Amino acid sequence: MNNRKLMDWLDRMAKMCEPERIVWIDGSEEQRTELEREAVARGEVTRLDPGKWPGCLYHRTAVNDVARTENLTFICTRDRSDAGPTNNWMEPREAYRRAGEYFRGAMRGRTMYVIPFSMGPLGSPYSKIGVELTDSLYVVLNMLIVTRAGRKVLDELGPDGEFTRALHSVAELDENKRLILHFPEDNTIWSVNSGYGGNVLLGKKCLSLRIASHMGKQEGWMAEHMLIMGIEDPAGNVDYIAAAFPSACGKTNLAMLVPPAPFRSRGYKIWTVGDDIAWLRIGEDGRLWAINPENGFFGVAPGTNSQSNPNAMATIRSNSIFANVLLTDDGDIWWENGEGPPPPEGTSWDGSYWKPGMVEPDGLPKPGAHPNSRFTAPMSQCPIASPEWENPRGVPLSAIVFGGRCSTKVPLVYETFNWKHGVYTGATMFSELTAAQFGKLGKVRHDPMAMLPFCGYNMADYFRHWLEMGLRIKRPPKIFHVNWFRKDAGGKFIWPGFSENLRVLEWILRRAKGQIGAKETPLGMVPLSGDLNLEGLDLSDSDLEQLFAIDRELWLEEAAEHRHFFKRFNARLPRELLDECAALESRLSPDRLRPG
Ligand code: OXD
Ligand code: MN
Repeated sequence: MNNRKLMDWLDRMAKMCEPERIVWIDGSEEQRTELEREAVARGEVTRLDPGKWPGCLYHRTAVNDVARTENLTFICTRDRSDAGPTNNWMEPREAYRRAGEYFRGAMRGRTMYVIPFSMGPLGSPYSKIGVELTDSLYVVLNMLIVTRAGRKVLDELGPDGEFTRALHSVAELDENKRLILHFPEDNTIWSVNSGYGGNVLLGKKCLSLRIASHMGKQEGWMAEHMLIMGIEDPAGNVDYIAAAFPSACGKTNLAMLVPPAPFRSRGYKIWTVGDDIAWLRIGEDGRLWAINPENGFFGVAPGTNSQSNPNAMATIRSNSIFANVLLTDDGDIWWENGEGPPPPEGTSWDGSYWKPGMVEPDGLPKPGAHPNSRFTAPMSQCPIASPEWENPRGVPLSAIVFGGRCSTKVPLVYETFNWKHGVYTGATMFSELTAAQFGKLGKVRHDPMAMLPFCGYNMADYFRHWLEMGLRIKRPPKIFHVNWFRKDAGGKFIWPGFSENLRVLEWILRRAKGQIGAKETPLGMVPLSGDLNLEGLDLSDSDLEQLFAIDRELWLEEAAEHRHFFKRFNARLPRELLDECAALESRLSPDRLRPG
C-alpha cells in the first residue's frame, strides 16, 4: 500500500489501540469465507440452517446496544455553532482526548481489520472512499455486504487519494463509555464501545449521511436520507423518485413495492435503486441526479413478511446477516409480524428463553425479536434491483417526496408550489413516534427532511444549502408531501398503504410531467376528483374526503409550531423559511389581518 496518508494514520491508530495483529480486508471470497469461519469459531456469529437460510449468519448485540444512540452521537466542529442546535456537540480536541482514553489499548489481544471501502460504485466521480479500522468481525462481514470493500478500493484510492478515516472498537461495550464522534472538518469518524450496526458500520449513517452532508455543502451536492426507486409505466418509460421518511415509516417497503393488481396487469413495474440514502448532484442536463452510495440493505426485520414486502423476503433468503431476531435451536429465525406462526420456543433477542405467550413484568407481550432487529443483505439479491443501480452517473429524478407518520391532519398527498415551498415543507416535516420504537405513542418529533439525526452540520445552513441548490438546478424535480398514516375517528388507518401507495406515486409522476391539473389548497396542490386511480379499492367518498381534509385551525397551530421550531436556529435561519411560514398562514386565514 503506497498511500502515505493511509499508512501514517494506520500506524498512529495501531499505536493507540495496540492490536495483536493487523489484517487487510482484500474483498476476496476466500478471505470472507475464512473470516466467517473464524467468527463462527469465536462465537461472534452463528451459522443458520443452510437448508432454510443458505449462507446466512446470526448475531446478537449486547442488550444495552440494540439501536442508534443519538444521545451519544456528536458532531465535533471547532466552532460549536457549526454543529447547530439540533446536534450534540463536542470540542474536537476534547472529543479525541476522551475517546482516545477508551481506544487506548482497546485492541490488545485482538485483531485490527483494515477495511478499505467505497460508498458509491467504484470509480464513479460521485463516490467517496473510506477506510474503517475495527476489531469486530461482525462489522467486517457486514461492511462486505453494505459497501464495496477490498483491494480494488485501494487501487482506486492511489498514492494521494483522500479518504474518510473511520475508527471503531467494541472496546468493553460499556454504555457509559460509548461515543459516536464525527469530525467533519477532519473527514474522520470515531466510534467506540458499541457493536450495533447503525453505530459501527461507519460507511452508512456516519459517512454517507453525517460526513457526506458536510462534504456536499462544501462541494455543491447533497447527501440525503432518501430511498430511490424507478417506476416503469406500461409504455416502458422509467421515472425515478427519491423519498425521505423518518426511520420506521416504511422506506424499505416503498422502495421494493409490488404494484397492486390493476397496475400490474397494465404493465407497471418498480425498480429499486436504494432504500435509505441518496447522494444528489446536478447533471449536465440541468436535472438532479441520484446515486445510492450503499451496496446492500440494513433493514428492520419485524413487520417484514411476504405480504408487506415479498421482494425483501426474497432478498434476505441467502447470504444475509440477522441481528437480534429470535433464534431457534435448529438454526431457524423468526420475528414478530414475520413469516408464519412463531416457533414453539427459542432464544429471544436478549439471549433468554422464549416461547409464545410470555409476558414482560409490565404485562406487555415479551417479544422474541427486538423491534429494531435487523437484516443485512446484498442489493444484488433484490429481485427488482434496478438495472441502473450501479450506473456511475446515477438516475435523474422527476420528483422528491417527503413524508411522515401523522394520524390527524396531513393529507394523503400534496404538491408544493415551487422549490422554495418544497424546502419549507421538508424543513417542517414531523412524524409520530411509534410504540415499538420509542415507547411514547403519538408523540410528535420534528424531523426536517428526515435528517434530524443525520445532518452533520448546522441545520440552518443545511436549509440554506437546499435553497441554494434550488437556484442552481435548471430543471428541478417537483417536491411533494405524502402521509400514508391518517386515521379515522375509530383509530383505523384510512389509506390501505403498502402496494396501494403506487396509486399516489402515479399521480405524483403525472403531475411532475405536467400531464394533469390539480386543485389548489392552502398546503399545496391536491388531486382533482378522478385523477387518483382508486380502481378496485374499498374507499368511500367520505374516506376520501377525510384523507384530504385540511383543518385550518389545526394547521394554524401547526404553523405556529413551525415558527417555534425555527426559533432554535436564531438569525442563521434563512429568511425565506419564515416568509413561507407567513405565506402559509395567510393562505390558511386569508382574511386575517397580518402585520406588515
Ligand atoms: C436506519 C435508520 O437504520 O434510519 O436506516 O434508523
Ligand atoms: Mn434510515
